[in-house]
Formats: sequence, structure tokens, C-alpha cells
Amino acid sequence: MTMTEKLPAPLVLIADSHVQPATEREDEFFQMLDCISSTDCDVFFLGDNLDLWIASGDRYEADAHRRFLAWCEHEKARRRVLMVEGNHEFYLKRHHDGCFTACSETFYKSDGILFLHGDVAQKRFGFHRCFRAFAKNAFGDWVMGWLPFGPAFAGIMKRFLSSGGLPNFEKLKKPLRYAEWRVAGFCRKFGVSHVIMGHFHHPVHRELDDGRIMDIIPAWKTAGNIGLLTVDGKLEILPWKDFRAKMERKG
Ligand SMILES: [Mn+2]
Repeated sequence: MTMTEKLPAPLVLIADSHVQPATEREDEFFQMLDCISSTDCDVFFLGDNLDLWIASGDRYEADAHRRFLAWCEHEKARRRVLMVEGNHEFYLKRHHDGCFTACSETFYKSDGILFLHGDVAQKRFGFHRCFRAFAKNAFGDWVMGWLPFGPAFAGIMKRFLSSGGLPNFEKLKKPLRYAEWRVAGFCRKFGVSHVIMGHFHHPVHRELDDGRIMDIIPAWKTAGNIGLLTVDGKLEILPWKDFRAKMERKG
């Protein structure tokens, strides 16, 4: 991954699809990917795409995972297919890096914008962050690769990860202030003035001090909404079906 490549546009941003394999939502998700295939847009998956993805071998992967990877691998010859892992994705970069134009376990910086999943900006997420540090490395991958009853363990983890929905973030002053503080730190660290993330499920646009901007893309899971970052750097949130209609009009 190079850190300074120019960001091509328009860029479709998809966050928190949390697609459960073998459901109606899976069909809809792949319909959306077909729609992206028919455009010249690049695409950025901001994590938590297919619900709980442990990429340590076949035992954990469903057809939906393989289908998604096949789509990414095919499409990366025609457009940029970018991905940051969410807190429901493990070892995707380690095992499937080649399916993406770029895949990161943490941050991806392009043309002055920093992209991340966003769990590291959530207040009271300390335990999850410890778990992430403990699990997301070569050792965790190795353990998951041979662990007897690994898929059963993954099932427990899935329930644990999805326990407790995320409240409407924009109305909560303290968590919002915490996220803004984290984002300001990322801006300084990575030398950017715009941070785009997912994870919080609700759309947020905040203009912070010194012209910094924090954008949160809503969860696709909730109402099928996506972000569209236009050539001039404007970010629009819209239902993916409106995006399809827009592209059809253009075509
Ligand atoms: Mn998440």
C-alpha cells in the first residue's frame, strides 16, 4: 500500500453491511456490487462487511465470503477496490490482500483523507481494543487456524460482538466529543484534515477546529445507504438504489 496515491473519484463508500450469509440482504448486497460493476466508480469498503469474517481457512468462510472476494479480485482490474478491516473482520489482509487494490488492518490514507473503520474512536471500547490487539496478529491467526471447535468459538464471538446495539451517536455528547478528540489526533498524526469512517452506524458530519472534517458513513445494514465522494471532494449520503438510478441516468 502506498500512502500518497491520488484519490480517484467518484468513490463509493460502503460501511457496516453486516451481511449475514444466505439471507435476502446477501442478495441485495450483491445486486449493489453488480450495480457498481456497471459504473466507472471506485469503491471503498469501510469494514464490517460480511458479519464476522475469520479468514483463517475454509472452516470459517461461507459462499458469501468467497463470492465477495471473487468480485473484488475481478473488479480490481477495472477500478480501485479498497478495504479497511472492521472489528468483525479478522486476517482478511493477511490471507486475501491480493483480492484488493489495497487492504489495511487499520488506516488507509489517500490524497489528504484518512479512512478507517472507526472502532478505535469509540469511547468505552477498551475491552474490544485489547481483544483486537490480542487477536489480530500472526499468533491469533495461527491459533484460529487449528483451534478445535474454532467455528463454535467464532459463533460465541459473533454473539459477543453483536451484543448491545449502537445508540444514536450524534445525540450523545460525550462519545461524540471523544470521537472528535480521537479524530483530531489522527489528523495530526497522519497529516490530514479529513477523516472518513464507519462503525457508528449513524451518519455524522462534523466540522472541527482548524478546518478539520469528520465524516461517518451510516451502516448499509440499516437502510442500504452509501456514501459517494465526488470528484470535487463533496460527500453525499444516499440509498444505494438512488445511486443506481443516478448512474443509469448518466449512462
Ligand atoms: Mn464495527
